[in-house]
Amino acid sequence: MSKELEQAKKYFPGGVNSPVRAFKSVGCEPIFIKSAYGSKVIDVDDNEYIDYVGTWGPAILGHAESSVIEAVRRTALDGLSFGAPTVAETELAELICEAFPVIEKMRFVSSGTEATMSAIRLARGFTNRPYIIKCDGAYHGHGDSLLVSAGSGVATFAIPGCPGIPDSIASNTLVVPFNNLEAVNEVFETHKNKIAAMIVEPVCGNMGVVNPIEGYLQGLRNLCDANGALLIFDEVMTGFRGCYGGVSKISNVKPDLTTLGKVVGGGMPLAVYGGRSEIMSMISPDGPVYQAGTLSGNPIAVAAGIATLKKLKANPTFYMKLLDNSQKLQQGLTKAANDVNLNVVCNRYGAMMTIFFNKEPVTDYETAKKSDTALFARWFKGMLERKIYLAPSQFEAIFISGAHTETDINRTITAAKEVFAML
Ligand code: KE4
Repeated sequence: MSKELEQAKKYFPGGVNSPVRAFKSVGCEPIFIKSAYGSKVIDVDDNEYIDYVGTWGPAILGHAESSVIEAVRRTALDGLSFGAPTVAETELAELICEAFPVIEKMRFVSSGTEATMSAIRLARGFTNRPYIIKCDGAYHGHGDSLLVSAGSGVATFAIPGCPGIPDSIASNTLVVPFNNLEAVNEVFETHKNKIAAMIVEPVCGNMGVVNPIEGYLQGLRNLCDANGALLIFDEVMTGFRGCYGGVSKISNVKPDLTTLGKVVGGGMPLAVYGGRSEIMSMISPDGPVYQAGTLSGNPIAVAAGIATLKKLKANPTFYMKLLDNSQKLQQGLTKAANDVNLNVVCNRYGAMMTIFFNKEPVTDYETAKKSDTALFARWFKGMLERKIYLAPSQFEAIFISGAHTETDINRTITAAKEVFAML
């Protein structure tokens, strides 16, 4: 065990501050990172890796992008946190409303979990209904109502996802398979007028990347409208990943509420929930639904967010190049696997993708779980040995940034060819 991990385990469960960082599902020790620039991360032993974790999505410009660093540095000189409104928060909100026309009003919070937890409370407060629907295998942060698993059967009451979540809370969440409108309709029928909202990753990233089938998102919109429920798009991961906006822009399906995180904070602790003004007017102090936060709208995080969005917006060819590189990687990895008769499915949305070691199309959590996770773990280790740093789980996404060069992509494909041949 590395001395860093040994020391860390004295203080943190698993030696980490978020479970996935422990590399448990790939059966090897985590590497301790000391710095990151552009498309690279450097570990404490000065090994440099091409990074596809991208701090789980925020680093879409690449790490330590100069304009973001300068904005943070300059802002920090004037103080770190005031606990009072600042003009910069309004500036960031204007940028967000422009990128997400479905967000008329919003509230800043410090994590995606806070954003989804607050959006759920708001939906229940606005509709005065108890139940929410989520998809099996979707992850919306660790709020009690959402850290639940599917029970038995297709459309079911949730069961606690872990100890510490009372049945009384989990049982207010109904779980359905992604990409299955019949199951959603069934749940609405059996819980007439009792469902506050459905929350969905419009493109799933937490069962691996799984795209919605044709008509699915519009179908959810129609079912929510027909049943007086709100539709919540959790775009914490997909926000700014496929375009300068969200899946709601690309699909033209309009959710009532949207949650954002990751990219919108440029790597700093900032997340958002927002949507129709009528609904947001329920939030304290305008309305009775309470939500608060000491560091919400923190000046440093807001400065990073503004600099990130301005940089994304300023370069009209940014997304064209990013999506072109992402497609090159998707096609290169798929071909490299197929050339050695490995069955893989590579699902991609914009600049996030997952290569499933799976014989069949991956369209929901059930099919995703059929992937060969042991083979994935061997691939992960082989790539890490070749200094390619991937997300340490079959059920996570690879994130490509604007800093990844053609050389990075070609080096990654070459490494994959070598490792696939050994699997
Ligand atoms: P945070 O509380 O981690 O900021 O956001 C929770 C969240 C909400 N919604 C979606 C769609 C998300 O993907 C996330 C967080 N994503 C994980 C990666 N799969 C964060 C990594 C981690 O848990 O360490």
